[in-house]
Amino acid sequence: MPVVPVITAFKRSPDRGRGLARDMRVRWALEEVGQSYAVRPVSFAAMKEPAHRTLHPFGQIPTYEENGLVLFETGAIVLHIASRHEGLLPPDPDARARAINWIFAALSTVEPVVVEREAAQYLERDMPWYAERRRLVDKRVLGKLTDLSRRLGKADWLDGRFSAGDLMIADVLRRLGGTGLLARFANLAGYVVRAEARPAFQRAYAAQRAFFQAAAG
Ligand code: GTB
Repeated sequence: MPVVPVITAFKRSPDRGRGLARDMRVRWALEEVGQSYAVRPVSFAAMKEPAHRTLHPFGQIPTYEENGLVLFETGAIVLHIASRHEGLLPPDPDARARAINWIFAALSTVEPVVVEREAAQYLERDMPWYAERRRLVDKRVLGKLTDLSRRLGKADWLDGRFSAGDLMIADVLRRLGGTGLLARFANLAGYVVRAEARPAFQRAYAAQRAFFQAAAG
């Protein structure tokens, strides 16, 4: 009997179906490799209950369960999916290592400044120092985008063919949509458009949107 992985996602995502929560990158990776999956919705309250914390020690989504294996960090989940299936990591060992390098760059170098900017927006918006803080966090994000833009240059993807590294970088950059920051870098904006045009992304996006709409009733 085939084992279908089960992931968790927000029961009612605060992104209102825009695919900005981190289950999106897991759905996308599963779609890229053609692996079907099931989604278990979790409420904000249930996320903090002991039952969910046995899966995710920090009480968050997404989690990934497959035949007794439980994972709870999207980097590890996407790397696991990419390692077990063909299509998201190149067969050549060096190219494979470089693709994995980009997964880590997405999570350790680019995502933190994007999240810091969002956190400042949510938590410090009403503070007297917010304008200055906003300038600082924007500068930090723009610094990473400048470096990334320079590296991408005129290429379609960061290192040859589309890989799990591109999936993670593109998913992180998607969170900057609507900020005006990404739009300053034509090649990065095009990179995200190209990533979002992939049939696997489109399927994952439609699935999470339908999921949100069903929950919203
Ligand atoms: N490092 C972990 C990973 O990569 O898996 C981070 C997981 C994480 O931050 N999960 C968030 C969560 O569970 C959801 S994705 N938050 C609830 C909590 O901590 O109590 C972050 C997110 C949430 C909402 C939006 N949005 O509405 O646009 C976007 C991103």
